[in-house]
Amino acid sequence: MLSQVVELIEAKGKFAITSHRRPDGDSLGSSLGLYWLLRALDKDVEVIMRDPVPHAYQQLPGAANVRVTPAVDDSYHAVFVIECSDVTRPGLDDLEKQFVVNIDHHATTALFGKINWLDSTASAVGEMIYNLCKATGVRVTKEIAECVYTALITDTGSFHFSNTTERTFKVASELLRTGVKPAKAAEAVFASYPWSRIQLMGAVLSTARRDSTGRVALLRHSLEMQHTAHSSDEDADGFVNYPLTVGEVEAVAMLRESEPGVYRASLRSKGEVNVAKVAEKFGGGGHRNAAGCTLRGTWEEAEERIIALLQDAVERANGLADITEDALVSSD
Ligand SMILES: [Mn+2]
Repeated sequence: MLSQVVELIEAKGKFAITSHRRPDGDSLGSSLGLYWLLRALDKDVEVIMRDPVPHAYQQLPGAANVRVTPAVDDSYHAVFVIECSDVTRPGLDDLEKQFVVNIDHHATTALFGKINWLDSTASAVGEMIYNLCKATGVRVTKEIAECVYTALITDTGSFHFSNTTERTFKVASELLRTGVKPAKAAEAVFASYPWSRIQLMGAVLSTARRDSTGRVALLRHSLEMQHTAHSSDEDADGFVNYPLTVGEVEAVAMLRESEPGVYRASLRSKGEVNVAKVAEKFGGGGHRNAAGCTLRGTWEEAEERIIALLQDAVERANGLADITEDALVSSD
């Protein structure tokens, strides 16, 4: 919990921070926000990642200091692991031998740390890093603010998703007071893509299809598309959200082939449709409206399995919605 994290930071001096492979806006924004927080306290700290910083986040303060490594190759008093469902997600050898501090806002995270600070009410881990500033008495500098703001806009889809709360806006408002420019931050993240992303988008969106109800949609992202577009993994980030812009679509899966017969599934949904429960059936996890898991088999097998479960999740949610409405009517 938070008080243990504060005590640890006060008592110790040498730290590392890491996050999951293919880091995103929250993992990098939060890792670098924590990096600046610890620097403000004169701690010895570095950010270590298995994968390099994607182009969209290279403007974040401190991004150039992120050290890419396949293993934890130094000794630290503690390693902070940011938004990971388990200790293998950072892809760093020997991480489990360290004093691990697990910091996450996902409801399905395993308690793999010596200290586990989990807050599923936070819209992003960035919001938790902001709270940690308050708890440690560290002034929110412009560096911290820019990192945390990027975490917020990426994890909330620019304050569109259901994880956006009054507190998210309060934190964002505080960050703006320190000098964050929303248009500049948004442009850096959402308007800095390479041309290969457009080509890959064309290929992936051309595979879009819906089930017979029109409520469940599916996208394919094959290795071949990636090769043809000369694109990187990260170029497909966010594609899964496009089918949800269609009114009646309530759940989407995008299957990204990571090697022949193995697919990383990104799941998204609207409202009460719970895709975290679907992801858990395949050993994955996430939030109600955004989750991920890994599937195996032929494309057809993997797609059939995920569509069936998404249809089930949509039906359950609509059943629940009916019950809630009935209950409201009868209580009148
Ligand atoms: Mn997050």
